[in-house]
Amino acid sequence: NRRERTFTAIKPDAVHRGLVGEIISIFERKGYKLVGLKLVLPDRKLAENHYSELRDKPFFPDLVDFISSGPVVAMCWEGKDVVRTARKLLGATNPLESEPGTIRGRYGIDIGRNVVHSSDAVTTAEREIQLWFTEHELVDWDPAVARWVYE
Ligand code: DAT
Ligand code: MG
Repeated sequence: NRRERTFTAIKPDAVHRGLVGEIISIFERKGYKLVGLKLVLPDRKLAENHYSELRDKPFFPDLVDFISSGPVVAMCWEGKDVVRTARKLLGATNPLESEPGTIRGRYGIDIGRNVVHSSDAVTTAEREIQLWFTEHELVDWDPAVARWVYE
């Protein structure tokens, strides 16, 4: 399904470190289509809502502090199998366990500064896209190169 969408976010650590362009490029060059993009300073409520599944974890307060501490680049990417493939491009949650070719494997060390987020399932993606974007912020467009990305 070429219309599958995921929610991917560049976390504050990566924005501070000047990795925004690098990370966007990885998704662009893979062939995925950018349909939503904005710089956000998330408030605690948004961060808590985004990570609500983890509210009982001991690291939850630090996670919310971190995500709401600085700018986040919120993105929506579209393409075949994008939810699962984006997770592969990111690598394992703990950057010390991520394969070296992945974003976290290349750019991260500590789990609490793991550079990027991406939805873990199609249903999660739907929820997260709705949480971070309004409908009119998502742009439907036809890349001229689509026939060179898809057979
Ligand atoms: P992912 O971001 O790979 O989907 P997750 O949903 O389990 O991982 O956790 C969300 C974020 O919470 C993760 O990116 C970093 C932080 N986190 C997860 N486990 C942690 C732990 N054991 N200690 C500190 N932070 C953790
Ligand atoms: Mg997760």
